[in-house]
Amino acid sequence: MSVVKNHDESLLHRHPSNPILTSRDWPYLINSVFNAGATLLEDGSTLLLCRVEERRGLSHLCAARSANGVDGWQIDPVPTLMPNPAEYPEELWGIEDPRLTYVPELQQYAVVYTSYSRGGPGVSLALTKDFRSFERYGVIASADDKDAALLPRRIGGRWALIHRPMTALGAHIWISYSPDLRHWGSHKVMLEARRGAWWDANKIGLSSPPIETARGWLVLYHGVRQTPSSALYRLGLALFDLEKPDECLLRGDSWIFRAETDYERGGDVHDVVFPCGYTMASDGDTLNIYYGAADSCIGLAHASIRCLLAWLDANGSCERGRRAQDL
Ligand code: BMA
Repeated sequence: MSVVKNHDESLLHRHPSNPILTSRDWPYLINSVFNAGATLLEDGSTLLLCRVEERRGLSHLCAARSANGVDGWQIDPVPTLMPNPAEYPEELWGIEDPRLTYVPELQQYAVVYTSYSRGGPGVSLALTKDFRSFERYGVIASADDKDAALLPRRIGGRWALIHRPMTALGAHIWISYSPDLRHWGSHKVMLEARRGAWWDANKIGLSSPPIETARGWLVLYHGVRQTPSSALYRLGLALFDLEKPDECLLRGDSWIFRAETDYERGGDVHDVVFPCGYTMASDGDTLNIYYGAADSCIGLAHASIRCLLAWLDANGSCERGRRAQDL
C-alpha cells in the first residue's frame, strides 16, 4: 500500500481570482455556469465552452473567450450551442458537460457533450472550426453514457473515444474505436471503479480530455463517494500507454483534489469539483485546469505535468500487476 507522506502536498493550486466565472458575469439571465470544456485558440487566447443552466433547469453551451485565460472574459451575448430537439430528440432536456479536442487531421475542434432526454444521458459529437457554427454528428454513444472525450489523433488507424457507460458491470471508464467518428465498436474497459470503502468506489468518469505526455496519456478522472449526506466528487490520476490507451500503466491510490473552498463546498450541488477541460501553458508543463465548482461556478487550478507524473511514480501502482480482488 502506498501512503502519502507529506500532509501539505498539493498538486493542483487554485487561482487566487477563483471563482473565475459565475452567473453574475453572464450577459443574460441564467441559473448557473459550470463544467466548461477548454482550448487554446490560434491567437493564443483561451476559449471556454461553458455549460450554462437556464432558470428552466435545462442546459446549453456558451463560449467565453479571454486573452489570459483568467479574466477579461468576452462572453457570447446569446447561447452558442442550443439543444435542438426538433432535429436531435436526444437533446430534449438539454446539452451538458462538453469536452473539447483539437484534431489536427480534421483541422477542427471536436465537441463531445452529454445530450439529455427521456432515455437518460447519452454522448453526442459536433465538429467546429470557430465555435460559431457547428456540424452535428448526433448521438455517438447511446444512453446511459456520459463523461466522454475524443483523443486528438487516430490510434492504429482508428479514432478513439473515452466514455462512461452505465452497464450491469457498474460505472467504469471505457474506450471505443471508430473508422469514421460515426460507427463505434471494439469497446473495452479502460479503468474500473474500485469497490467498498475506496474514494473512487462504484462510480468513476473521465474529467478533462487525456493529456498526451512523453510517458503516456495522463488521465484526470473523478470518483464519486456516496455518503449518507451527499455524493463527494473528487479527482484521481492515472497513466495509460500512448499507443494502447486501454492499457493502464499507473493509477494513484489516493484522490489528489477535492472540494475545500466555500464555492466548491456550497452551491446547487455541494462538494463537487468537476473539470471538463484544460489548456497547456507555453512552458509545455503547466496545466490550467478549468473545473465546475458545486455545479454553480467555474474555478481554475494550475498543475505541473512533471509533478503529476512524479506523484504517480511515488504513489501509484501498476494496474496490470494488481489482482482484481484488490480493487
Ligand atoms: C455528474 C454530472 C455533472 C455534475 C455532477 C455533480 O453526474 O451530471 O454534470 O456536475 O454529476 O452534480
